Parts: sequence; structure tokens; C-alpha cells
Amino acid sequence: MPARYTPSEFEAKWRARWSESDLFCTREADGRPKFYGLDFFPYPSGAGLSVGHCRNYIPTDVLCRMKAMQGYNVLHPMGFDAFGLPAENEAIKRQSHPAPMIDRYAETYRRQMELIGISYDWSRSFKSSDPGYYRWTQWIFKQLFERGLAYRRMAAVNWDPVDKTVLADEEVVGGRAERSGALVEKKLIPQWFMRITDYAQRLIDDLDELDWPEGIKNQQRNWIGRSDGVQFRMTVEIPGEAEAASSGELEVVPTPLEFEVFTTRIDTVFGMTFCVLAPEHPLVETLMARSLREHAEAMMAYRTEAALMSETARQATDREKTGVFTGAYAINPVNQARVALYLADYVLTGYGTGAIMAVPGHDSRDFEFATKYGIDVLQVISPSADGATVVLPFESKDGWLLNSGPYSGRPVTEAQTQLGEWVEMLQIGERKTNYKLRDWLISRQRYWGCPIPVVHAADGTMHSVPDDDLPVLLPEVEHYEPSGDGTSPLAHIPEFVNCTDQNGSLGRRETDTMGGFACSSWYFLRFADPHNDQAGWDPAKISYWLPVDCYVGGAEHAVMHLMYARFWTKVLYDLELVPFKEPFQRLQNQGQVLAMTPYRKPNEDERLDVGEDGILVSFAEAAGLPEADLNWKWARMSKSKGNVVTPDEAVERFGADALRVYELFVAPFEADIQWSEDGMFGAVRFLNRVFRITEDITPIYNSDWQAQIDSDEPSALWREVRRATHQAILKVTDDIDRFAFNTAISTLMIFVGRLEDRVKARIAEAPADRAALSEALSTLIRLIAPITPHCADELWEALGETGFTYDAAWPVGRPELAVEDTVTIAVQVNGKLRDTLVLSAESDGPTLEAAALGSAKVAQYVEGKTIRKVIVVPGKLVSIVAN
Ligand code: ANZ
Repeated sequence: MPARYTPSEFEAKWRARWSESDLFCTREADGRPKFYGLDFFPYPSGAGLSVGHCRNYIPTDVLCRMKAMQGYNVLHPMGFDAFGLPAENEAIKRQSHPAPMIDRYAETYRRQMELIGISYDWSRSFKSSDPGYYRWTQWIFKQLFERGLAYRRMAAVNWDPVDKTVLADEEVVGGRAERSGALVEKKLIPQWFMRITDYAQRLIDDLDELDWPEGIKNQQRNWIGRSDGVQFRMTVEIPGEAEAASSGELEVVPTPLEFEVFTTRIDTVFGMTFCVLAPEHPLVETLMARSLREHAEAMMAYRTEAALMSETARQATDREKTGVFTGAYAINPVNQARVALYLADYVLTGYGTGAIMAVPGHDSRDFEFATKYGIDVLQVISPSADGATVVLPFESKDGWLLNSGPYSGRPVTEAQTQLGEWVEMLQIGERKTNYKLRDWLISRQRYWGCPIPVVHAADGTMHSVPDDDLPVLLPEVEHYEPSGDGTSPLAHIPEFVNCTDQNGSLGRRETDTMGGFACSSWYFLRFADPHNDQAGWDPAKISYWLPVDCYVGGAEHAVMHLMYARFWTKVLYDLELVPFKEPFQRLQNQGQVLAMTPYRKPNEDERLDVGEDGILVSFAEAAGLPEADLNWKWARMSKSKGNVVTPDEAVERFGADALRVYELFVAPFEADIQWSEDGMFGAVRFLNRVFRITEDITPIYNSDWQAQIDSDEPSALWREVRRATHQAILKVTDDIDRFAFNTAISTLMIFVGRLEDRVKARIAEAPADRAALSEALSTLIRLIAPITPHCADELWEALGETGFTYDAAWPVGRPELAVEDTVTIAVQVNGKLRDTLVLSAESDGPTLEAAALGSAKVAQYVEGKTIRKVIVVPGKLVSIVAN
């Protein structure tokens, strides 16, 4: 046995043995509980893994390995999110084809994951681009399509003129494409959507049952954006129209015009001084037809301008508000006030009714608009019941109404209820709940995705491809770059497009493909039954393995992936295809790994653009610059920053188990860590200590310790060693379950330290004492096994134990052995601490009292006084009152 941690001598050997014996092949033994541990489905990027990615995979691995040792049937799979834009864009850049490229990248990921000892069952692996997988993605699409949950409509979409593709709203940041940086334009094309909005309330409600970080749940709630308010109708007046009609100037009496508004602040209705329609509001067409030419022209021009802008850009809070007067007025139903009606693009078409009552006294957006266009601002809410006036806008809901007719003086919440009822009584509207959530745009006009299994029939209808004809295979082509006209490159492949429709006529195959989020919305189901070619899954297997017990990945997926996967699961639940409503019972988000990254200090001109931080430079460039010109900063480890450390380098220099210890120990799981080699040396030192203590104890190690450990007269050593052992078991087990890996490792360090002290003092002679030390060593090795599996197997074998630690039983802690047999008691005199005593944990009240009064230090303070009272808190405190 090596006396130190020498990874190059044994790590590869153990990985080969694990693989030869199919150690991590999922077992489905009868009568055992199950545990499904899953990492987010990665897209295998060309750069391979960094030690940053390992922070996702190592912790999940530790938990899964512990569960296996605890006797669970464990499912711990890995696959690849191969379809989608990142892969296609990368392939275009490299002038290769995405399919073989992704295969190579996935191979590298797998090699690196194996290198760091992750216990994946590779026999269950697949890529989302495998026809055997996407056949069932298409099948699920069909289930949604046939129930109206997947539909096609014309939609103004975000158009990226550089990538020549449509972007989801979430891919647009500050009006620019997140990936290419291009200014996003708008384009109207037919698109496929998933009706996730039907599930908005359930997606909020069911969050309550989940063991997820509160922050992620809140991001989901905010993204769904429930708001409770009132929707009501208002009539429109076009000046001169009524007079013209009554004087006979107009041949027909004009139809009365109305529009509806949605407000969350019906209590402010007396403060309405104007109304706004979104430029795309359907009423605008009529208004243009019926108003004076100057107004009609202004509206037309404004609408054209607004059409060019993306929703995201329109919503930017720092943009100056713009708008035009329609020439028409709206009538406030509470007081018949006539208020001007505007078009303005800060009101969005897709939300609420696309029209608002504007209350500049209490809404800052309306306030800004009113100030710019010289519109009245009225205070109708006061922060105090006596109606004090305040600087406007006053946006708080904590307040009382004023200038509000009969409602003046009432608290906001009460007025909201009463005015809501009033609107309903008058039958001009009703109380209503709105959601910000939009239907999920799923189609891409790109090649590298799962084809949508729909045929456009000659008669103009659409139907889904029969199950037997699935999968609709993605054709193998040489050129797959975006066509640039907004259609998919598939549209230019006649052999793909032309097909027979339902009626035997010439149909056209749908040429859009699904965005990557579709593929990752059900992959966790497939791992339960990955090779099934008769169905997406066997219901029995799904109900055994699912839901995922612990799902681990980055917080950046808080909304999209995690929301879409929940939505598909709920749809499948409603169709009785899966027996659970939520796919991921528990969620954990790891912190990032940061690396010291060089930035060149900006010069005067650059400072305006880039700020103080400076300009990112490569390590090579940095080496050529004087140190005074550089700013070194911690930045997320990523290929684009050139600051990546690969697991290959780390393993080569320090060993896989050292890397595992480092990543788990250096900070709490959720916290960001700053990559440091010093920390790696620390991990190596700890492992050396584990090897040394094993070497020290091995000579007296007895595999049969269980038979010898009972002792009628336990020695101090026996008690102390067993206490250390069982305290470690209880704490490490609990910590790993809680994802508190750093404290699990510090517990192990303390445990090793205690054994070292013992060994230094003397090595045991009595058989029971030797058994206690053997138990300690056997326990230590099994407790480190999930964390440092290579070392554990090497040491296990050196002890003469057989098999892999993965198959060994996880130690079970016994609380009665873990309790301390001494306690520290504080002794107070008249409320001040005067002594601390170390006493047997079993000492009763009178014993504690006697010991306290017997203390020489206490004697000094009670000398010459009368003891009035002694209060004893067993295990903690003796308090003496004397005067
Ligand atoms: C009057 C009012 C007074 C409003 C006040 C707010 C404060 P959430 O919570 O986001 O649902 N609104 C309604 N539809 C809109 C649209 N399509 N585009 C832009 N704004 C819209 O907010 C609802 C509030 O946002 C509504 O309540 C409306 O302004 C505005 F002191 O009505 B409120």
C-alpha cells in the first residue's frame, strides 16, 4: 500500500476495474428504495469540460454513491442535449456537420467525466439528436398538437439579422441578440407555440410542494407574473361625431365605440386623466377611419414606427416615453369625466387588454408621459387617513383614498373590493386575473433540431404524422446553413418537403424544427427506459424511478428549462401518461467557479465605453504587458474568457480525488469559488493524512472487528474512538444528504485528527480496543468513498477487504455512542461567569450544585455572603445568587 496519496499509481487502475465490472450499471433489485440523481442535460461544447463544470457533476456523484452504499437502487444517468442552435452555430463556424462534431464533443465530455470518477450508468446514455430519442419527442409533440396545446399562428417574432434566425424573447437582452449581439428586428411569420399559458396557475400552485431554492421558485412566480385586477369597458367619444350625426351631416349614425382596460389599481380610478391604447390595438384602425386627417396621419406614422421595435426594446425603462393623441376621448365610468385617448408604445399589445386607464398621480410610467405631454396629474391616494397631500407620483398601495367622491377616506384594499363589486354590478366589467407568461414559441427555422411531425395537406388542413411513420427523420444534407429568408433550410429539400397527405394527395411536410428546450423537456423520463423502441417509456418503469429525487444544475436555468419541463410533465399527467405532476422533487444549484482573469486597464477614451474594469485580454497578451497596465479580476471560468482550467490538467497535476475534495471543500455548494492551486495542495495534504493513518492502524486492523467490539468494561480509548467514529458517521451522512459537502469534509478532517492523536498516544492492545480502531478505519474509508472513490478502493483493498467500496454498506451511526461523556458547565455568581467545570455528562442536579459550590474560584466570590438561591440547568449552567 502506498504511504501517501499517489494518484498516478492507482486512480486509472480503479476506473478500469469499475468499468470492466459494470459497477455503475443501474440495478433494479426488488425490495430496495430507489434514488434518482440527475444533472442538467448538458450541451457538449467544443471546449470540453472545465473544472467549473465539475462543480455540477461531483456533488451529485457523491450523493448518488452514498445512496448506493445505503442500499438504494440508484439511477444516475448522463446524456447530451445535442440538438439546437449552439451546436449548429459551432458547426457552421468550423465548416463541419453538426452530427459528427457533436459525437466527438460528447465523447470528450464522457472521457472527462470518467476521468474524475463520476459514477454514471453510460449504458443508458443518449443524445437528443438520436432518432431513437427524437422519435418520442415527436410523439409527445403530437399529443400536444392533437389536443390543441401545440398550435401555429402568425406572430411577430424577434429576428436576428446576423444568425438569420428567430429568437425567443429570453434570447434577447436589451434589444440585442444574446448570442450574436445583433440589433433585433421584428418579422411576421407563421410560428409554432405551446399553450403553456393554460397551465399558468398550476405552475404557480405546485411550486409550494417542491423542495427547491426559494429564489428559483420566486423567479418562476415572477416569470408567470400573476396579477389580480379589474377589467372594464369605457366608451369613446370622437368630438364632432355626435353633433354631425344629429345634424344629419353624417348619413349613418356611427356605431358607439368602446375599449376595455385592465388595471390592478381600480382604487385609483378617480385619478384617471388619460387613457392609452397600444399602437397595435384593433380599435386604432377604426379611429383612423373616423377621426380628422391630422390625427389619422399621426396615428399611422406612429404605428409604423412602433412596429419596427421589439417588445423588449419597448419595455426598456430608461427609454423616453413617446405617443400621439388620437383626437378621441374616453369616458370615466365613475364620474363621467372625459379624458384624452393616446397611442403609446409603453402599453404592450400582448398583455391585459392592450389598453390602460392612466393614473399619473400614482404610476410612474403614466407620470412620465403626462409630464411630457402636459396632462393633468391628480392625487387620489394619500399615505394617511386624514388625506395629506404628497409629492407625486405616489405608488404605494398603503394608503387611503382622497378626491374620490363617496370613496374618499377609505383604505386602498377596501376601496379595491368595493369598486370591483361596483364594476361588476354595473356590468361594465369584472374582476380578473392576468398572467405575464406567454405561450412558448417552440419552432425554429433551422436545420439542426427535431423535425415537427406535421403535414400540410393539399386542402390547407394540417395533420400530424401517423405514429408508425415516426420518426420524421432529419435528412442528411451537406448544406444546412440558415436559408436567410426566414424559412428553414429543410424547405429547400424537395425530397423532405414533398409527401403524401392524409387523403393521398401531395402534401407538404412542416419544415420548422423544434427549439432545444423541447428536447430537454422530457429526457429525464427516457433515462428510466432508454432503449424502449415500442414507446417513449414503460409506465411501470416511470412510476418506479420518477420523479427525480435530486436535480442539480446552474441557477441560469431557473425559468426556461425548469418551467418547460414542468409544463410537459403536467400535460403528460393530464393525459394519464405519467403518474406525477412534478418532475423534479428537489433542486440544487451549484455556485460557479471563478478564475483570476487579466484585464488591460482602459485608457481615457476607452474608460467611457468599458468602465474601470478594462478590457479582457488573453493570458498570452497579458504576459507581454507590464504588470502596472493589468487589472487581475475574478471572473466566471469560461472559454470566452480564456481562463479555463480543464479537469485533465487538474487531474494530471494533483489527481482526480484531490480535485473532488477541493471542489467540495473550498466553499459551500451554492457559493462561488475562486480557483486556486493552494487549495488543491490542501486537498492533497488531507489525502496524505488519510493514507498515513491507514498505514498506522493497518498492523492491528481486524476485518472481523464486529465480532470483537463489544466490551464489558470499555476503556477510555474504546469510548473515545467509538465516539469519534459515530459522531463522524452521523454528521457526514446528514451533511451529504443536505448538500453540505464542505462541512462533511471538515468533519472527516476532525475525525482523522482524532485518530492521529490516538495513534500518537499509544496503539491499542486489548482486543476490544483494537476492534474499535478497526471500526474507525473501516468507517473512515467508507465515509470518504463517495467523495474520493479511487483512494477509498485503494485503501479498502490494502486492508484486505474485498469488492468495491461502492458495494460496501454505508456505516450506520449510533447516537448513544456519539454522545459526549463529559459536559462543560458554566458557573455564574450573581449573573457573572466565574468558572467553567468539565463534568460527567451523567451528573445530576445535586452533583452539579456541589461541584459548583466546591470551586475555588466561586469561593472567592461568595466568601462572607449568604447563598440565597442556586439554579441548576442540567448539562449547561449553575447560577448562584449570594449577598
Ligand atoms: C391604472 C394604474 C394605476 C395602474 C396605478 C398601475 C398603478 P401588472 O402588475 O404588471 O399586471 N397595464 C395594464 N395593461 C398593460 C399593458 N398592456 N401594457 C403596459 N401596462 C399595462 O400591472 C398592471 C398595471 O399595468 C395596470 O394597472 C395598468 O396600469 C398597467 F396607480 O392601471 B394600472
